[in-house]
Amino acid sequence: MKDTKTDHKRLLAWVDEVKSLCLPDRVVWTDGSKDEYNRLLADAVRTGAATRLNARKRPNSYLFRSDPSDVARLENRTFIATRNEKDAGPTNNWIDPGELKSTMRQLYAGCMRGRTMYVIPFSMGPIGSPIAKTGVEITDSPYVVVNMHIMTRVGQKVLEALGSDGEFIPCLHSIGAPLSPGEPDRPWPCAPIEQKYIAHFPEESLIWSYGSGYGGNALLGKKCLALRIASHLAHSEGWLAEHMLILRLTNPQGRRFHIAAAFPSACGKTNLAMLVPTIPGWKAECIGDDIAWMRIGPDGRIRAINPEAGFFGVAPGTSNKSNPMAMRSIERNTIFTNCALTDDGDIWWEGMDQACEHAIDWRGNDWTPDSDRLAAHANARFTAPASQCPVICPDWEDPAGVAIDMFIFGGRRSTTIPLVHQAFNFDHGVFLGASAASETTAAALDVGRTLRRDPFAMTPFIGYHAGDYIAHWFRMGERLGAKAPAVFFVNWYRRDRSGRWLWPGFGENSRVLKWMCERVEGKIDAVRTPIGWMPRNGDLDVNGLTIRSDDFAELMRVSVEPLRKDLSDAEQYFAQFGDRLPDKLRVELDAMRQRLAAAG
Ligand code: GTP
Ligand code: SPV
Ligand code: MN
Repeated sequence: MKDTKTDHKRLLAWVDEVKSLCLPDRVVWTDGSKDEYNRLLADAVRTGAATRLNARKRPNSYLFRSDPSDVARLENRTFIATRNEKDAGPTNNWIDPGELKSTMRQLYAGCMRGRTMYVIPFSMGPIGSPIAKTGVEITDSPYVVVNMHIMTRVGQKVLEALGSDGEFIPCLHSIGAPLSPGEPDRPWPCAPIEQKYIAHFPEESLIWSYGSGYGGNALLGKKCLALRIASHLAHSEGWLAEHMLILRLTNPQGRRFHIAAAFPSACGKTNLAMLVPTIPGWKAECIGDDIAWMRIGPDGRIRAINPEAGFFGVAPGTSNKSNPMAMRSIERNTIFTNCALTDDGDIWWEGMDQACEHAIDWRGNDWTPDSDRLAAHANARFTAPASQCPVICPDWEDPAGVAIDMFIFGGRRSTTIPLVHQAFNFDHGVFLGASAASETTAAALDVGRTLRRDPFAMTPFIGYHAGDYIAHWFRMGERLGAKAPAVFFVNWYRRDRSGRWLWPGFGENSRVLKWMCERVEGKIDAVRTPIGWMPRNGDLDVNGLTIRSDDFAELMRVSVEPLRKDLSDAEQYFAQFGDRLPDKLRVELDAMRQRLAAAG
């Protein structure tokens, strides 16, 4: 935290304005150095906000425990404040921008008293690249600063690229917990739920977040900038900002395939992004695990970059068996949040390889396997540099991105949706993406535990009207024409009546990807079903896999009646879009209804 220098007048004026509104004790510009990172974490350990893990077990790594009220994104407290309510659409919470700013200004007034205000210049995408976007996050949370160090490119070099007049997206964040003189701090200060606001002003590319210190609510480069604000920009500028992993798959002949896949939060993106194929001769490399920015390149194909620099991954369920590459990515230099602390000073969570006899749980209490509580919160996370992933693709930071061969959509569906199907064409693929639904997870605090429609896994992240968003996908298809990627739909999450998984998942998902690659190569035919193309008998490589034949049959079954119910659920959902539902989607809905009628 040397004296960071910029002569960017608008930036300096904005920092001054925020300072006089929030009244911090001091202002610090982050320089992005290792020194600064280490110093902030040492401070956090000293104040009791963080625990340093055993350096022999997990070098240079730390554990934070959040306030129990502040453990995930809060969709009910997330707002898209457009001038016209209609432009936010029925899937977003809306407040008039003037009214929201006045409410939030009152909350921001004096909110950083007793604290340090950090100014974090950051870049989403490689610094200086034509596709990168610069943001500046102001925050009073040192936890946010160290996480931004890992998740984005931060500091002086960003200011240099910004120059004296470059464009930047202002991102204001406060935990909303001022300190009076002498008042002791809490380990994880934050504001009560009803004072939390995660606010977006897409028409002026502005982000204001108040009251929460957790993940996507507070690391504003991620969901707020790279998805909500970026999706709005992408809509008007003709590109895509998506909740997608990016993966390079190389077949035994050396042909490369690039895959972008959208699954809802906590539905398997990080796992697929770091896949270790179980089929001989295939190789997978990770490019990104959560966000893809995609543009049509000079060759007419769509190219994707990962705007992030780290992984903010779901911890529970991650093991050497399920995701060995994630386990190796978090061996050192990692920040853990809401995981359990073992007696030997390491972290633990449910689903890890070894059992745990005793730990301190995520709330800081003693825990044993007999406790009827979780040791780690279900949305406990790790923050790790992407460069630490053993299978990170050598081209992951190429500003030109990678040309996408296929899109995959999916969700967590214990019934109804088979293991894999392929869209008849791109428009049908847009329909598959738009009608995706998923059983909800712990990644958002307040959405209930049911099936919800989640178009393109983007419901919580579309910064404008969801009907216009679907129309935008159709338009991208028109521009791509014959160069549009193939589109597939997968479901790793089928269960039988007792709750047992029908499909082994994880590394075995490579078998499904292999079928997709062979389809893209035009090597194999497929079976035409009412929902799309499906594997012919024998085409899905199950060599060496022990799977019961009745389970496999169930995974491949197209059951007309449940599918018809699902379609009518989707139609009801789409009705709320009114005249902003694209005609092309109506055409696809009709065609699907007719195919199901003909089949049953
Ligand atoms: P966000 O970071 O919230 O956007 O989520 P994500 O999509 O990256 O989720 P992640 O890959 O971390 O998956 C979360 C959960 O899904 C973990 O509990 C995994 O164990 C589980 N999961 C991932 N892949 C599979 C699979 O193939 N089969 C099964 N049964 N579970 C899986
Ligand atoms: C998600 O919820 O989709 C995440 C985690 O990737 S968070 O950054 O908290 O939004
Ligand atoms: Mn996500």
